[in-house]
Amino acid sequence: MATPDPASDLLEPFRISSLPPAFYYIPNFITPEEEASILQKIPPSRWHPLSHRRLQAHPTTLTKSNTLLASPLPSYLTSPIIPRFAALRVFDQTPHKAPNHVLINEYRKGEGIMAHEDGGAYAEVVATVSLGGTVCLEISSKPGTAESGPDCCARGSAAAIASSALSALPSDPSDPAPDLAAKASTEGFAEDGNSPPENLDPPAPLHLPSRILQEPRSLLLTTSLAYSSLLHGIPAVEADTDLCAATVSNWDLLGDSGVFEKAGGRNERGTRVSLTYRDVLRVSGAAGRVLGGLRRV
Ligand SMILES: O=C(O)CCC(=O)C(=O)O
Repeated sequence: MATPDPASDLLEPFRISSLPPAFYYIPNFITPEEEASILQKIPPSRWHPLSHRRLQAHPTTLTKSNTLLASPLPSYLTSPIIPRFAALRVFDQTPHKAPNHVLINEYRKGEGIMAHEDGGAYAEVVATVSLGGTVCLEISSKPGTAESGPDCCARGSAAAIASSALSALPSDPSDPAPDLAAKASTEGFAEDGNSPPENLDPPAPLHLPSRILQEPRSLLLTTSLAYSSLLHGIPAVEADTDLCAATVSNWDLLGDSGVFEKAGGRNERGTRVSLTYRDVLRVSGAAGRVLGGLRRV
């Protein structure tokens, strides 16, 4: 079942309004000192090399049945970040009311991650803190969910979007979660089909695929239908180009869009580390404490 959009009044100013619900972007979520401290504490021995990035899972990887063998997150991943999530009520609607799992991804220049969905192992809230470098996250619809034309689509009602999302949801709740690569679609989001009420302006169009620019120290929240009905990926390029208000969906929320304007709409990639906080639905208590240490990557 879909987790409701957290949409506390506190988050509303950070909503990315040109995208389907609900993404939120908060620049400068942590300070440069906090960023440096976290980067310095990431354990070098825990990296698991992948073809286009490296990864570590905390407290452990999930079991084959997508169960978390519960143990505490390391303190550098909890403080100061998790109390800030609580203040914004980010995980208030998820089963454990707090994240219990963090993936740390490191991308060097030219690296990325294929378009994918995060799947049914987690509650539908992902909180991503970016460290070090800037990247564009590409957002696209799932293949087969589009009914309108390519590139652009009308903003559907929540019900229409929900029905589009439901038809695309995996029937097996234990679907493998991260890294399940799915081919990105260039088609638009499903259209409602209903006319808008007469005395209201027609809703602004939503454009997919689209890009979310993630600055260092920012927080990106992907929730509800944005989690369940869309794909996300990071193109493996050395620079993000053509960055401007028309091509970046969170341009007006950026901490410093002037940096990209001055650079001619270009972001030269460096090394970026992301922390993705999630609430794993299935948690095993006692067994987790015994076996957790054996499953570390
Ligand atoms: O590094 C990121 O921002 C994205 C990571 C991601 O897509 C994932 O962990 O599923």
